[in-house]
Amino acid sequence: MGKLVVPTLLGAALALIVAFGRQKLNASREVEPVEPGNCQLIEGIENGSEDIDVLPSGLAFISSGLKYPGMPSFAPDKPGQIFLMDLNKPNPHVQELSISNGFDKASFNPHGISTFIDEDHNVYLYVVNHPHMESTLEIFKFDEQQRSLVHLKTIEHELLKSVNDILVLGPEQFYATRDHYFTKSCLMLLEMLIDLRWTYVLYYSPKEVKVVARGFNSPNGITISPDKKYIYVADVADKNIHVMKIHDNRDLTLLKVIQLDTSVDNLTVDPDTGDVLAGCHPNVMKLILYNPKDPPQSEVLRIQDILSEKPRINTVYANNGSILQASSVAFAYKRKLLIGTIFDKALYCEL
Ligand SMILES: [Ca+2]
Ligand SMILES: [Ca+2]
Repeated sequence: MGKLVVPTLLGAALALIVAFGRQKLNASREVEPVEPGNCQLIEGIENGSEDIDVLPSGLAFISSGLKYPGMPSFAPDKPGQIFLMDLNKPNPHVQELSISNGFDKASFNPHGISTFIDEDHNVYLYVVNHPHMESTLEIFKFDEQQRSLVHLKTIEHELLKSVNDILVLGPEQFYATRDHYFTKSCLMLLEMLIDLRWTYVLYYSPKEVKVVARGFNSPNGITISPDKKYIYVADVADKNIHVMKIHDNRDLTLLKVIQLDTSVDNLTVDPDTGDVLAGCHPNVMKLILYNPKDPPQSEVLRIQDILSEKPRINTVYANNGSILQASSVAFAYKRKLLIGTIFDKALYCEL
């Protein structure tokens, strides 16, 4: 009898783990299609548009070509790129920004991005980079006339590991999310499934570097409220958004968690309304077990009145992967919607 009990228990434990993993990864979820008006794929973007940031003038920066452990890449040997798109144009097209000499373009692997405009109206693009699968933070100055990025500085720090996204607050001052503790894809999946929670949000400045928020499974996109008082952080593994108050010393206090049924990637704020837009992965199992015949789906949520007792949540875009796979970000600008993906194309719609 005893010899039978052990395998039975092991089998039951394994079944439990598989069931938990399927639930965590939303393995059964299929989206119903939702499409705003006149959506068009953006010519020139084929290998991802993981993160997008848009200047108040309507110039959009798009990071493309991410290589990330466990995720597909349609061009694994091609260096990453930053594209520019002027959302004021009636039929905008993308243009690749050239990068100044002296920067190692061959290993460029851009991930989360954030723009910053200084008092003299100079525009800076901060880019999370993963050269050789490490994490660095690259600061570029944007030359609008030349349509180029001038590399100014690389920031590295022992706490800036597995960085997913950043939010710039001032010159060389930013928050960064660490999405995993481990860097090997099998261990990354394991730490997510066993709920290790060794990840965090970091505050970086030349004077001080500190962990300002913990308790996440896998923090991902990060953005700020229009009044600069609150931070929103997506936890892609827990399928939620953390709303946190910013203190004068840049510490963060958790105010609430908005639970969703989709894995939230990057977050942006609609400059006209203050609504939060979330690029989401409805079914992470399809992302991990990538199959072009049953591709990962896309979903974009709009969260209105996020600070109120009852935020209103609407789906502004959803697709089964036939048009757009693995949406990771969405930006609304003057009734237009720009949607990016981890490794696929990008879509431009009218709201
Ligand atoms: Ca970002
Ligand atoms: Ca992200």
